[in-house]
Amino acid sequence: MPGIVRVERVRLEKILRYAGLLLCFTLGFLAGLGGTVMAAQQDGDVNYAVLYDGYDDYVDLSGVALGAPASVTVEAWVRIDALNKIHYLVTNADNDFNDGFSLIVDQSGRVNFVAASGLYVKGIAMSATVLEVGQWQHVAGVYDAQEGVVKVYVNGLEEAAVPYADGVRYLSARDLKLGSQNKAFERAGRYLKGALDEVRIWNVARQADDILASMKVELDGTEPNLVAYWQKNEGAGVSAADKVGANNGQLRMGPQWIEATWRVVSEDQVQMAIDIKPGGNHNVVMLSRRTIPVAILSSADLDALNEIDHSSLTFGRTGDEPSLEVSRRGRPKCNRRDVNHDGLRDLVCSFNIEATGFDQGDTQGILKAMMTSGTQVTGSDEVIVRGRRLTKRDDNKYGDKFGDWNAQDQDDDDKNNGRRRH
Ligand SMILES: [Ca+2]
Ligand SMILES: [Ca+2]
Ligand SMILES: [Ca+2]
Ligand SMILES: [Ca+2]
Repeated sequence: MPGIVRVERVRLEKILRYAGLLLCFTLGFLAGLGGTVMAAQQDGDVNYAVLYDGYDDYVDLSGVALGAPASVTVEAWVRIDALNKIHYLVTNADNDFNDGFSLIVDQSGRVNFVAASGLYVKGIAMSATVLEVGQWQHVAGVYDAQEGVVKVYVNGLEEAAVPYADGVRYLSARDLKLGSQNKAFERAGRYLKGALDEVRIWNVARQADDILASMKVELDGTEPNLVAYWQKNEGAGVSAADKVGANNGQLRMGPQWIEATWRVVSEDQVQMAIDIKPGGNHNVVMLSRRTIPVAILSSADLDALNEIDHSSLTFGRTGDEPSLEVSRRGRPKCNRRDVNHDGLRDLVCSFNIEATGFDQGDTQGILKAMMTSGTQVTGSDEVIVRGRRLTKRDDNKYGDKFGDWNAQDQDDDDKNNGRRRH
């Protein structure tokens, strides 16, 4: 009889432990998502943007001093709310683009960046991508005076590079405007119908990596070569402050403040959800085994397959351990599958247990990675560490069991539970 009681107690403990770990995992998962989504709202800040009616709304920046930069980069987040019209986003050109620079969306929904120095002397780079109506997207235009090229970017990726070496001519008669062409009384069809946010002007040709890395990160205004920056987070009133200097804008003809839904990420670290030993509710690290799989879970905010630099993965008791298993050709041992059945494929990689530094008593495994955007991401999950370290003889016996962990680990657990309770 005592035997039966003991077995039942063990079962109950196991069930409770699994349930507890499942709860921890679920909370961790939610916390991970929350950290990503709520980075901008943590201190009660709301990311606002300005909504333009497409009829006469604009932001007036007459008299701004940009210093007539030879090379220039213009960036913004935009949401167009209609096709078949020309949306002016940022311009200090005349209406025929014969001077200055202009970032616009044309009738087909393509992003154009124009740099011009005279009548018919201009370079125009046009995106292949057609912006989706109602979606926030990041757009950027670059004129590189050294290289003699005009470029346009959508969502941090270069879409076109057009040779143009004749520079940008700045005329004092032109004002800088957001959301409209330069002469407000002409060509009324050219006002932005949609929302514009996070407008940045730089006096250098920014490189692709820099644009991608910083597009979701709100800047503090002191970045080198940033000459004007309208974050549009006022949320009320009729002025849009320049975070770099004194180039403050005035909202004219009734633009509205709205909450922007493009995702701001923290400059330091982004949280991600991970699952150690995906498919099992308990994350037993067996020191006698060679490898352990860890999944990075994709979400609406993180595409683990494409946004994570696989070779940067580190995992273990502090997260800094270089424990990623690589093939003989030096490729990370990772596969792609949907481990939590949410319809999004996840990244599952194999880590060398010895290199993770885990020891009995450790309760948490931490994974760190770099995103392709250059942002560091981190995630953690519960662990239970069991067994003894692998010897050379064991190595021959077990080999690399990656891909076949679940059944084997269940056996190991049962054996261990039995041993401990005798
Ligand atoms: Ca904003
Ligand atoms: Ca209006
Ligand atoms: Ca797990
Ligand atoms: Ca998934």
